[in-house]
Amino acid sequence: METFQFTEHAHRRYNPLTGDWILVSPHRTKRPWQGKVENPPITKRPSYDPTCYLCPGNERAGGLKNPDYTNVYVFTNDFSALVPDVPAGEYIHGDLLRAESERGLCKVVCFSPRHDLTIPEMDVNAIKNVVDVWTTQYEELGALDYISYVQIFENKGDIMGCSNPHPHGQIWAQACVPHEPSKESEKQRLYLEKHQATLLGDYLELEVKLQERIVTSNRHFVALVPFWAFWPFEAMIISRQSKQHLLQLNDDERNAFADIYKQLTIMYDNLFNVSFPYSAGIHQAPTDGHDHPEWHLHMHFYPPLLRSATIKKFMVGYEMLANPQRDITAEQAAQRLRDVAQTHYKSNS
Ligand code: H2U
Ligand code: ZN
Repeated sequence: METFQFTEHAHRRYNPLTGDWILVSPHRTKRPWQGKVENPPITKRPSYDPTCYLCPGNERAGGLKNPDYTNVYVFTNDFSALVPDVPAGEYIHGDLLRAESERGLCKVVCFSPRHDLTIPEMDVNAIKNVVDVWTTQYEELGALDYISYVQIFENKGDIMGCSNPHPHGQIWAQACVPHEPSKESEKQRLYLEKHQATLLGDYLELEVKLQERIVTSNRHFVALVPFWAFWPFEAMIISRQSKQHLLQLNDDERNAFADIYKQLTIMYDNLFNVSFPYSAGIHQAPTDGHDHPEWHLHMHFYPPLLRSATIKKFMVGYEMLANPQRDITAEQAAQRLRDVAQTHYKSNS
């Protein structure tokens, strides 16, 4: 029998950040690449849409009116999933039925007053303003005594359930550390204890040496397809230095964060010549009052597209019931992203 090669044979890959595994079936991609780059008509949205609830000056669904904002604009979500004034309480029946009240708050962040832009189409300076607002929101929300975690995220594209094309993201802050960052907290803590270095610092050093999964980089950040990626073109932005949270980034570093966010999303859009949908979000230290030297700031991108602007990966069948699985390897995905043009497809036309 031939010897095992992970470029050829079915295997499982370990995610050291969460402790989860994924199944990789590289032999299924032996068939030639049949991804088609469609050329969907470039749809132009107006820079202002009178019916958009996020545009400056418009009335929102909740009845409140947006100011005539000219930069980034943050407001409390009119339909917040988490609210501050929930009474403390729990519901417990033995070991089987268990519930706890949860406090928190939700915000919406309009990235730009312009209805027609997306992150890859915005100037780095304008994206830097978004990063700056994320930073102050993390500080302000994290300072509230009942907030232990601030989740900053962006849902992009209607395929991801995004309700409006106006460029925006959300922030949910809450009293407990939610599941995903909580798993990452634990794994990073154990790693730091064992190696006296951050898990992602060591991981990044390895990736920079191997040069197999790196997509793009700048002075302060690297964007790569993680070894354990599940979504076909999943990526992570990782800071070169171990930073626990946004507040530890200086002006130059926040600018570099904006730059790599733009670079990566341009590559995404150019892959299938479509405004690339994804859910993305920042993972950083909890704001639970403890120091978190184990935490290494990063941003995850989970895009669902697989082969074209319309063919997406479904998480069904075996994956729902047994284990996440992928065909195209992380290395192949990184290569495809590296191969696209660096200029946005819309500005090329
Ligand atoms: P998406 O990021 O999934 O599109 O969600 C947008 C959020 O905006 C959603 O959580 C909020 C919704 O509750 N929203 C308002 O707060 N006010 C509005 O007028 C409409 C949408
Ligand atoms: Zn709008």
